[in-house]
Amino acid sequence: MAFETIVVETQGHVGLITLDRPESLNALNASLLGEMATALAKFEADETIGAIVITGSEKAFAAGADIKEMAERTYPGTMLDDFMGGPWEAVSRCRKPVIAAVAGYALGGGCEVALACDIIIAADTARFGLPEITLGVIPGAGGTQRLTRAVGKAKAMEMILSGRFMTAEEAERACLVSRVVPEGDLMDEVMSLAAKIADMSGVAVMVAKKTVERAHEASLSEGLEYERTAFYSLFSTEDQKEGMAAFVEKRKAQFRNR
Ligand code: DAK
Repeated sequence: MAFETIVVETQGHVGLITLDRPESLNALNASLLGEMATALAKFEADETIGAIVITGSEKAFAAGADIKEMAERTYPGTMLDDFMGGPWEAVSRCRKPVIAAVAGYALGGGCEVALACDIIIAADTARFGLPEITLGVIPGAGGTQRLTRAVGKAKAMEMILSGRFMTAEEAERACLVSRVVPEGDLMDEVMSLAAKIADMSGVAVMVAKKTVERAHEASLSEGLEYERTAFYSLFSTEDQKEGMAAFVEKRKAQFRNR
């Protein structure tokens, strides 16, 4: 399938989506969001894909929703056509792991796309921010909730109320990103992490992802109960037998997602 605003590739068992609207710093317009949702759905359905990476350019992961496209919108129109509602949720709907490889600006909706990913790896050039307040609005794709859960109330309030950007170093200290790497190493590091994850049992990875997500939604006792049930369930898989046999036999496991 031909895309106009993203580049879609497969490297081994990893699906790679590169946002590609350089003239507007990868601003997320309706076409790009629609294409990204289509590509994610395609990778979700592809049995050979075990992990997905979303990235942008050296200058910008994405500088937010497309302000030029959004500027003339009205409240009734926004309500009536569910203003791009579905595609904004495409990342968080993904059951396979999604990694954001962020260099340059990740602002507004761009930051929210990264926040919806399971892991963010940042280049040392990355800048994160939710500057919607400077436009007279607020984050609308999960930013007020996910940033607050990631970095805590004080820092989230400061960023959301003032529009201040965070450096990569600050984002790592605040636990917004899992790792910061030199810009030149970003894609090698991310693709090698994604390949490693894609090499695991796809069933165990999916269950692990769902179980970690539970930590945000449930009380500790409910989360622990969910984890225990999920853990037991994995003893019904061939991959559990293979993984443990491979350890005992001192060889690399060959998972078949069964
Ligand atoms: N939209 C449209 N065009 C953008 C853009 C954006 N978000 N960001 C940059 N551009 C364009 C610029 O207009 C410029 O285009 P030309 O003027 O050359 O035609 C080109 O990209 C290069 O940008 P600059 O010349 O400004 O580059 P600088 O290096 O000087 O500055 C910057 C880079 C990233 C600091 C600056 O461009 C900037 O402040 N950009 C806007 C950042 C921003 O405010 N982002 C938040 C947007 S609001 C929703 C959910 C979520 C949202 C919406 C709906 N629903 C669920 C419905 C999200 C809203 C947002 O993200």
